[in-house]
Amino acid sequence: MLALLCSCLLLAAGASDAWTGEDSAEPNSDLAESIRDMHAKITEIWQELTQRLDAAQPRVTGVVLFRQLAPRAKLEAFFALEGFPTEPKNSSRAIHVHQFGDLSQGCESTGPHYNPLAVPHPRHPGDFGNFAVRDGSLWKYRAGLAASLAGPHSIVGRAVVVHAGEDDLGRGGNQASVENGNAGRRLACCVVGVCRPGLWERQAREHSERKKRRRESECKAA
Ligand SMILES: [Cu+2]
Ligand SMILES: [Zn+2]
Repeated sequence: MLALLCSCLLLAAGASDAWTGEDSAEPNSDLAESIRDMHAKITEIWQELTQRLDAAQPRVTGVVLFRQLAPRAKLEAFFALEGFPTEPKNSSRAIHVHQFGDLSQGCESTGPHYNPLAVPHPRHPGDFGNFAVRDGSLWKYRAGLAASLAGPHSIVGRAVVVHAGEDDLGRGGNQASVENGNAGRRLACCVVGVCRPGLWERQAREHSERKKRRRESECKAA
């Protein structure tokens, strides 16, 4: 975004210099023309840059599965996501539950962290913390999570958001830190819904196979 703004400002300054320096009989039409030119140039640069930004934006896909065996039981989850940039090699990404299951404006319309008890971050029920990304993918099983699929503070219908950055867990020393952990851009999001039984078992099988493969490759490397 910074690059976009800088380009526009430079162009505007260049165009007005060209006009004031010129001794024209019809300054108004010249002015209109140079404004049109400037506008066309800015639009062109803007489109090119936004296209490039879109292309640079990683396409993160995957699944986050929750299971809760009883209404008061702790939540378990599988996180299986891919499509992260492979560099830097060992990065951490924050994942949270956000307030609204509204993707009408992409991940932005999911609002702030879901915070039914009005407490600071990282004590929100859906503050899942940081996840290590290896070779562009992230997969993790977590148990004992505070969020719930039942009761007045159920996260069903709310959103899971994957961030571009790491969660500072409220230690960043600014207001954003105790609201959202300064976790950066929203890379991917989804709405928590209800799925058919069997998906959890399949994910559990895939998870243990992935674990086995990783152990084998680590043994070979050693
Ligand atoms: Cu978040
Ligand atoms: Zn939070």
